[in-house]
Amino acid sequence: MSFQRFIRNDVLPLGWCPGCGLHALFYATCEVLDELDKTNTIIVSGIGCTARGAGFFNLDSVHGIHGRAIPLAVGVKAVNPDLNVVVFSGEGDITGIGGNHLLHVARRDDNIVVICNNNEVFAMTGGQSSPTTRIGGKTLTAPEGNVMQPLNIQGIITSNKRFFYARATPVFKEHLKECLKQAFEYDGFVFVEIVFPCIENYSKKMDQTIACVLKDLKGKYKICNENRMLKDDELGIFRSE
Ligand SMILES: Cc1ncc(C[n+]2csc(CCOP(=O)(O)OP(=O)(O)O)c2C)c(N)n1
Ligand code: SF4
Ligand SMILES: [Mg+2]
Repeated sequence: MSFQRFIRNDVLPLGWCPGCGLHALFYATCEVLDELDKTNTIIVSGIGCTARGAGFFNLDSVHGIHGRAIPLAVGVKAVNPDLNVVVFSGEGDITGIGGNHLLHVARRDDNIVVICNNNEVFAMTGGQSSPTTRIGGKTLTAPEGNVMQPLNIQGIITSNKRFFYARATPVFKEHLKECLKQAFEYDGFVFVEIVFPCIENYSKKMDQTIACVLKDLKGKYKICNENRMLKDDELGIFRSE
C-alpha cells in the first residue's frame, strides 16, 4: 500500500502557497493514515486555507462553514460511531468563531480528533489578527504589532479531567507523525495544535522569508518526551492517561 491512496490526485494542485506548512502537514497525515490503514477516516473542516484540506484527501469529507467544523464532526460521529472523525481547520475557525464549540467538545470528551493549524492569522482573508497571534506580530489589523496575549489553547484543553493535547510542526516530520499516530488511536477527544506561521499573509509582511520561518521553527522548538504541560518552546504530547 502507499500513502498516495489517501490523496485525491485529480484535484491537485489545490492552491496553497509555496512553502506553506499545509503541504507537509497533509502529506504526513496521508502517510500515517496509510501506516495505520485508517480507511474508515472522514475529514470535516470549516472555512479557511487549512479547511481546504477537506478536498485534498481521497476520503469522504464535509467542507462546512466557518467556525462550525466541530459540531459537524460531533454529528457525524454520533450517527457513525465506527468512523475515525478528523477535523482540519485553522485556529481562527477552531478557537475564534468556533471557540465555544471547542470548550464543550473538550468538556464532553467526544471521540473526535481536531487538528488545528495555528498559523497565527486569518490567512485566507488576508492576514488579520487571530486569537493566537503572538505579541508583536504584525497583521493587517495590527500593523504596529499585536499587543494582546495569545490564547492558551493547551491550558483550555488540559483543564478537563480527561484530555489529549499535542503540539507539533511539519518541520519535525517524524515527531508530527508520532503525534498523529497517537491521536488516531486515542479513545476520547484529541486536540493537535500544528504550529507553522502563514508564509504569505503574515511572515512575508514582516520581511521573513520561508528560509527564516523554517530556521526559526527549528531553532525555537525542542521535543519534550515527558508527559507534562508543555512550555511555550516545546513540542510534545500531554495526555491524561
Ligand atoms: C461566518 C463567517 N465569518 C467570516 C468568514 C470569512 N472568513 C473566511 S476564512 C476566515 C478566517 C480563516 O482563518 P483560520 O480559521 O485561522 O484559517 P486559515 O485560513 O488561517 O487556515 C474568515 C474570517 C466566513 N467565511 N464565514
Ligand atoms: S495564505 Fe498562508 S496559510 Fe494560506 S496557503 Fe498561503 S501560506 Fe498557507
Ligand atoms: Mg489561521
